[in-house]
Amino acid sequence: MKIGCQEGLLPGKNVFEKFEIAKEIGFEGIEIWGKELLENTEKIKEYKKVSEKIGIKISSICAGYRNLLLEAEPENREKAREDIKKLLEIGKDLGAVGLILVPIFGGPRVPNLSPYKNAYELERELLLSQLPEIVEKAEETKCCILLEPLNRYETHFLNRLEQAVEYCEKIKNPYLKIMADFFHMNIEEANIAEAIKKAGKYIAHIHLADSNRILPGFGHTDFESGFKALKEIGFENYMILECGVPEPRRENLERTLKFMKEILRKI
Ligand code: LER
Ligand code: MN
Repeated sequence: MKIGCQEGLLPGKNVFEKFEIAKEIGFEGIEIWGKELLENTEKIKEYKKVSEKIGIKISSICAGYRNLLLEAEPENREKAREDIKKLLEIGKDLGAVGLILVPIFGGPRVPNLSPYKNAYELERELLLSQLPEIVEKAEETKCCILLEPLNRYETHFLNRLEQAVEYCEKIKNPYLKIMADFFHMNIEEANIAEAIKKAGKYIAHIHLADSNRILPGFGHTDFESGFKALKEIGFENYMILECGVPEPRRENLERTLKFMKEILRKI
C-alpha cells in the first residue's frame, strides 16, 4: 500500500515546492484537483515535469468536471461526460490510477415521476445509461473511473460501498472501480473492515481522514482493522490523505505518516 496526500494539504508556495516537501516527508503519490487541468493545459505540463523531476507520482485526479452526471438538464450531463472523458485522457498522460467520480452531491435534481418512477429510480437508470460511454474511455486510457460513496450529509445517492459495487457488477468493466473514503465509511458503514472485504475486488483507491476529518491519528477511527482488511483483499494502490491539517503542517503530516506506517508494520 502506498501512502500519499492531496496537493492542497501540503505546505509550499508552488507545485514544485509542494511536491518537493511531499517527497521529503516520504509520501509516494499526490492527488491533484481536476478543474485547473481542464482550464489550463500548461498546468498539465507543469505537473508532469515536476512529478518526473522530483520522482513522485500523480496518484489520481479528484473530480474537476463541470456539472454532475445526475443533473436534470441533458446539456449539463453532456458537459459533465465531455469533461470526464477529457480528464481521463489527462489522467493517462499523467499516469494516474483514476479519476474520482461522485454522481451527485446533495438531494435529487431529477423529478419524482411516481407512480411511474421515483427520483432515485430515475437516477439509477440515468447513471447506468451514461457509465458505458465514460467507462469505454476509461478502458481506452487505462485510467479508471473511481466511484466514491459519500456520507448522507453530502449526497443521498451513493453512501455505502455495496451501493457502488452494484454499478461495477452491472457494467462489468475492469476500469470501473470504487474508491473508499475512511471519513465517509466511518459514518455510513456498519463495519468498515467488513465493507472493504465485501467490495474488495472493486476497490482501487482510498481516501484517509480520521473521524473528525483531521489527519489520521487525531480522531477515534480504528485504522488498524480497516488496513488489515485492505491487506487481506490484496490492496496495493494509493491511500491518499484528504483532511484538515492542523499547524504546524509539515510536522503533523510527518507525524501522521509515521502513525500509519506503524499500523502497516504491525498488521
Ligand atoms: C467529499 O467529501 C470527498 O470525499 C471528495 O473525495 C469528493 O470528491
Ligand atoms: Mn473523499
